[in-house]
Amino acid sequence: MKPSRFPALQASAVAAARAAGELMRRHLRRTKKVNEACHHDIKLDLDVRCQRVITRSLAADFPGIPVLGEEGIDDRVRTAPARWVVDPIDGTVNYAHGSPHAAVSIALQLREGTGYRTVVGVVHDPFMDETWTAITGRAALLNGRRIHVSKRRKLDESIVSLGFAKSTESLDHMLPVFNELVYRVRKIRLMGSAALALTYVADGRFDGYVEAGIRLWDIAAGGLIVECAGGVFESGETGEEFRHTLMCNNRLIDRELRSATRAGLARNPR
Ligand code: LIP
Repeated sequence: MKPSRFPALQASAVAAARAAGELMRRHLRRTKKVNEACHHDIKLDLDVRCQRVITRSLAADFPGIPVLGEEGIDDRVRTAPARWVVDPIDGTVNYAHGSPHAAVSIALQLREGTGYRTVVGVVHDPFMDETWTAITGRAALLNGRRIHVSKRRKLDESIVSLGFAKSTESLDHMLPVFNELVYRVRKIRLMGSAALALTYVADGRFDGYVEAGIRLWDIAAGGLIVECAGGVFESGETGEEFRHTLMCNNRLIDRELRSATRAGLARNPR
């Protein structure tokens, strides 16, 4: 797929994200049908409906590109030359409880060797009407204006976001990191949306973000946006397919944040 097509692909992803975002806005204060609920997670019927809206919108513009989504995975996504990576509602538990801190996340990935590389990223927050976009090798934008990670150089002046994902295993992994970082940063923030934590690092509201047990669809778009805003985004698949651990920051606190995170992990009693 030629890079000259990336702007049109991004525009299609923005339109799809906005369509799903409008559905989210309309239903924020309405009773939501729960398809599945477990201790640390909720799946809404609206998750499925939003992914359907997104899939149809993208396919109308670019038929033939399969979707790897939280609410359904096209079998072709492991071999196709290109794939969409979609989280229709990132921050579902916030949204299910009526908190307007959730976003639509859409990334386009191209096959490279045995893996995939993100080349287009869109994160749309329908409640703040904020749309972050990035194309690989170009500047990251918020509502069309260039953004950049923060200039804070000290961990004790930084806001670092953490996530505990959805499993006891992730909690066990991340709590020691929380216990270490909480004394060393200005503030910890646990916001419940990986996509927004990443975009907040990209435009300087946060200075770092660490989470284990997160899914590819939560982070693919936001990770590119952070990189295109001058930040560090590192994620690695941890055993289970599409399950990642991530480290992200403004590059200036990278060494300190990694050292503190390692210190926390070293204390992990499990
Ligand atoms: C959420 C992530 C968040 C994580 C939650 C959940 P979802 O994604 O954005 O960072 O801590 O456990 O995975 O499920 O709302 O799309």
